[in-house]
Amino acid sequence: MPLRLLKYAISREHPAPRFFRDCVEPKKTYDVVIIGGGGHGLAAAYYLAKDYGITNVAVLEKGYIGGGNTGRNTTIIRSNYLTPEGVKFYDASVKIYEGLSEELDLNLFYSNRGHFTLAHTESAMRTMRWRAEVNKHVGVESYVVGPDEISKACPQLDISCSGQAPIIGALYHAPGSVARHDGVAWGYARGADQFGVEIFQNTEVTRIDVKGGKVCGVQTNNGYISTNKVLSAVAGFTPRITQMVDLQTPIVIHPLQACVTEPMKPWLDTILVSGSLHVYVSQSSRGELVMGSSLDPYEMHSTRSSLDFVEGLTSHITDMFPFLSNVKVVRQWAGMADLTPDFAPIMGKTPIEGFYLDAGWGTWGFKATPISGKTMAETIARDMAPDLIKSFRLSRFEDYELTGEKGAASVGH
Ligand code: FAD
Ligand code: PYC
Repeated sequence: MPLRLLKYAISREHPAPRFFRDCVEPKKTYDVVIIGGGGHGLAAAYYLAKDYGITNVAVLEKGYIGGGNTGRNTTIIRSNYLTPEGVKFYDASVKIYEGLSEELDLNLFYSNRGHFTLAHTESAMRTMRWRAEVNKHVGVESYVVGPDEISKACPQLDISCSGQAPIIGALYHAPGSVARHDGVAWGYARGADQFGVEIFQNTEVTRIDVKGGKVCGVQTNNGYISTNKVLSAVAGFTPRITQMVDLQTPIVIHPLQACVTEPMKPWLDTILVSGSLHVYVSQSSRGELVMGSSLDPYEMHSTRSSLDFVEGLTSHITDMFPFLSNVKVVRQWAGMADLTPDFAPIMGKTPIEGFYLDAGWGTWGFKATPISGKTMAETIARDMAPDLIKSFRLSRFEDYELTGEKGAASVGH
């Protein structure tokens, strides 16, 4: 590092401008308290202020913003889901993403790549046809392609997968994209801050007070805050928060791991997913291959990495791309996925007045960040969930009206 730059970096005279205010001590009361400074919590704060003029809002983050699953995900954005409700919801998110860099005045490196879900068996092809039809019906550009079209888009791919599981076709989804995950959190944080929302890092909610079935305040390690509206947007920590208000959900937590390779010259233009080989891959703007696999098969509240994961993943990736055998994996990590039985999120009001839930994002919530923020803001402001998220209500589990999205899996689930 040049000495001049180092001197500038440590100089107190020219501190780098902060991205958002350094809020230290929360006020005694807020109109809305948001637990969780991931993309979802920050987006909800931003839209509460922007769309509804509700700015007396505190976002409480126990670590640093974007340090949860938001900063750990593999940034795939798509809307090629299986249910019409799901496709409409994620499509609305993709549409916001397309203009989000401009809206937040921050380059989110949104990059449209096209997304192939590879099929290696006839039964997988059947699901691809099904998804293509539902997507088209809702106006989303997805269609089934054969091996020739896949090879044209990605000539480096060994269509026979080293003879292990020949590819017979794919679901192609034109809007499939990637973006900078931490940029999304930072952009929403700065936008919310500019409207007057206060963001507190290193501030953990340790208790939620409910009186007569209504929320009345939260205890934090940074003081007590009274409020009548609390949004929980804590992904892998959801069971810990819902326990504080004695609310039961069917959410279970499984680790989801990912890794990146050393950077390479750009060669992979598209996003590729193989459900049968349990791997997916895209190339980041820095040239790294960003790769992941299925959920760890056991419930656990931990972000450790495992050899099992990287061994399985690299063996399948090299079946698809034998020439990668000498490429090094340079980083490996995990996040905690909050999974629902039907692989759709849980969004909206709860039986506790003033306690709102944005959870069950499992392996699929990064793409939903803008629309979840927007619809949760509407739910809180109007105390009524908009139609777009009605199929994600918590009570669907009691009503036996599930929104089955398992067939829209990436490989994550
Ligand atoms: P988070 O970003 O986890 O934020 C929640 C925050 O709450 C955390 O920062 C946490 O510190 C804070 N918190 C928890 N408890 C408290 C408390 N008591 N008080 C205060 N703060 C608290 N999705 C996609 O769409 N595409 C992908 O390609 C994709 N890939 C993934 C790959 C991996 C490896 C993982 C783990 C996930 C992936 N996901 C993907 C899923 C996606 O990352 C998540 O669904 C999404 O980021 C959830 O965002 P969030 O804001 O709800 O949660
Ligand atoms: O939802 O597309 C997705 C995804 C990819 C990896 C994890 N989730």
